[in-house]
Amino acid sequence: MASAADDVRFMAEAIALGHEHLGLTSTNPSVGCVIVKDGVVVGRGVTAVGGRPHAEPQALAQAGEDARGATAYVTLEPCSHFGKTPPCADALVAAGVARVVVSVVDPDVRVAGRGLDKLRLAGIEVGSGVLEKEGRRALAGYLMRQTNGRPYVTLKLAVSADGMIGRKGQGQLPITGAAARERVQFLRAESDAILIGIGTAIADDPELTCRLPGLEDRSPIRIVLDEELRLPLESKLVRTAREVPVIAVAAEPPSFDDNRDDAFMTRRAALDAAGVEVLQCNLQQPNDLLRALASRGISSLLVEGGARAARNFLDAGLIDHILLFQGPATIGEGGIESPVTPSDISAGFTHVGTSAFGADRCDEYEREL
Ligand code: AOF
Ligand code: ZN
Repeated sequence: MASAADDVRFMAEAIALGHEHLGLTSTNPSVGCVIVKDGVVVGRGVTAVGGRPHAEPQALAQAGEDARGATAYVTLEPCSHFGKTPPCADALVAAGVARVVVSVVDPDVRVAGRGLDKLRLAGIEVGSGVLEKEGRRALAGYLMRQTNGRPYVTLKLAVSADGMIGRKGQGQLPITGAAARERVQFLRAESDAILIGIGTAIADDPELTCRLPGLEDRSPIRIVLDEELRLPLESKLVRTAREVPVIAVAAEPPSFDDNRDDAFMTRRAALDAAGVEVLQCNLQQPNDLLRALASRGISSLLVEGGARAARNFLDAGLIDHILLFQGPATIGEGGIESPVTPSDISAGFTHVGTSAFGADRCDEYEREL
């Protein structure tokens, strides 16, 4: 009989497994599954890249006959519907597992408790809510898209010791060191999409890809808030648009008979020809954009600046998670102040931890639910 401590330990392993494919399974969540027999892990599975097969059949295949009488730990309730693959609940029953422990119940209307019911009806012992907080965090993008129709939004900011994000008129300033920048590249790898404002795109000419060795193929879709389509054709973003998708979000025309000037239409055609997708949206309503992104399957969005983009999302109450990196140097005169103030954070965010990256620190905040 597994103790509560065993349940926590094996669920933590399932959550860690799920992390391996974060950002690669959209619109499906990246679920982890661990099968344990007599205290020993006999099968491991994670939702495959692209979303299928699901985690459970892969873990069961690895466990083989050992699955009989075993316990399956799954980060999300096993599915009960015939979707693109047969129900995982049926596969667990057929394999003869004795017990299934889940972290989070699936909000997908096709499942929503029916997976657990199926298991119970087949005489399997069922437990749920184990490491639920951590499980919800790991599935945050999927859960947000399912329940609110928008992606889970993380804001990443790097500020100097005196709270500045850069200096006016200068491009990127080295605020944080190599270790913090590596952490940001991981964040990119785990996100479905990354967003910046046109000011940052022009000033910094960033590539916004993940360049960590071995993870180069995990770059997120790159999105630029670009009201007037000013994104330069020679920018790194445009030049790499055929390798990693770029979406330029322009303002919606005010009415159907709006005559956008010829220059706008020419820029639009040129971006189009360079492989950049142009999306027109009401930029006064950031939630409209988020909904449009969710309908394209984007479940997690990383906002990387600048100050205006960050402020728009914060003011609209659309930031769920903040990673605030702080470097030891001072910018002083001419500095651009951080768009996130202590009062933003005290109004609705909880501090969930501090980590060190070389000489830099990173404070992590989550929106209170
Ligand atoms: C599981 N295990 O590993 C995942 C699940 O389009 P389909 O047929 O793949 O179904 C997508 C739904 O399957 C998704 O909304 C969620 O309910 C569930 N995802 N379920 O049992 C998994 N990724
Ligand atoms: Zn399934």
